[in-house]
Amino acid sequence: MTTGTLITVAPTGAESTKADVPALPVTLDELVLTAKECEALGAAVIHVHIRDDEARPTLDLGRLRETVAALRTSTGLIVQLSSGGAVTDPEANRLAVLDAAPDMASCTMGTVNFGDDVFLNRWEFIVDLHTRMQERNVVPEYEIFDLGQLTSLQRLLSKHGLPAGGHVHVDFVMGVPGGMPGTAEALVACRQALRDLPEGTTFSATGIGRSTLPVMLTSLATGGHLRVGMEDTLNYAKGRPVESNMQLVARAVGFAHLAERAPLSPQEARELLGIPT
Ligand code: KMH
Ligand code: ZN
Repeated sequence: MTTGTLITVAPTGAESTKADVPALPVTLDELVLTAKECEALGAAVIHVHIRDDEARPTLDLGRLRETVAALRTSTGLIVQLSSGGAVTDPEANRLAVLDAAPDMASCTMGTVNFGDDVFLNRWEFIVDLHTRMQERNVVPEYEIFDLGQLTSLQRLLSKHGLPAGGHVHVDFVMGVPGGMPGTAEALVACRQALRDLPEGTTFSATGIGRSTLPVMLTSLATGGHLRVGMEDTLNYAKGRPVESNMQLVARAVGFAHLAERAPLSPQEARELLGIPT
C-alpha cells in the first residue's frame, strides 16, 4: 500500500569541494542549520557525510559522534550516517562509523565503478557491516547502484537474516557513471525486482545530476520515496546551480503533495522503517 512520501536529504556527500560548491554545508553549524530547515520543510531522514576543518571528507569518529549528538539535540530527524564515506576510506574506518550509534547507516550492496574511481564493497565487508548493524540495532538503508546488487541483497537476507527492526528499505542511487542509468525504465526494472525481497520492502530513489528529475517523478509514480540533496544534485535546472539543500527539499515536497502523497513526519518515518522512537 502506498503511504505518504519519505523524504531523505543528503546535503553534503564526499565528492564535491567547498571551493567548487560554496553552498555545500561542511561545518557542523552549517549542517545543523541545514538539517533544521530541511526538517521544517518536510524531510524526515538526513543522510550524513561530514568534513574536517579543511572541508575534506572524513570519517573521524569523534566528529561523527558530535554530529549525531548535535542533530539529535536540534532536530527530530532520523540520523543516517554514510558507511560508504569516500572511495579512499579504508574498510575499518567505514565499519567504525557504527560506533557513533546513528539510527541508520547506509549499506551498499556491491562494488561499482564510480566515475574514474571504484567504490569497493567486497562481499565479506558487506556481511561484516550488516552483522554489526544487527548487533547494534542500527537500521540499514541498502544502497543499490546497479540491478544485480538487489540479488546480492536477497542473498544477504536469506543467509544472514533480516535487519534490525525487521523492515527492509532500499535506496536506488541512479545515474552514477559506472552504475545503472537514471531512467524511468531502469527504476521500473528495479521496482519489479523487489518482488523477490521480503513482503513490505520499501524503496527510495535518487538520480545523480541530470537524472534527478526523471528519477524523482518515476519514484513517486511507482510508490517509491525520495532522496534529494547536494550530495547528488548540483544544478536545479539547466544552467542554474542549486542555491541550497532547502531548495531541493522544497521541490520534492511540492511534487509529493502533487502526487497526493504528503511527506511523512520523522515519527511516521520511524514507524515505516522499524526504528525505535
Ligand atoms: N561517496 C561514495 C563513494 C554512501 O553514502 O553510503 C559512497 C556513498 C554511498 O556516498
Ligand atoms: Zn552518501
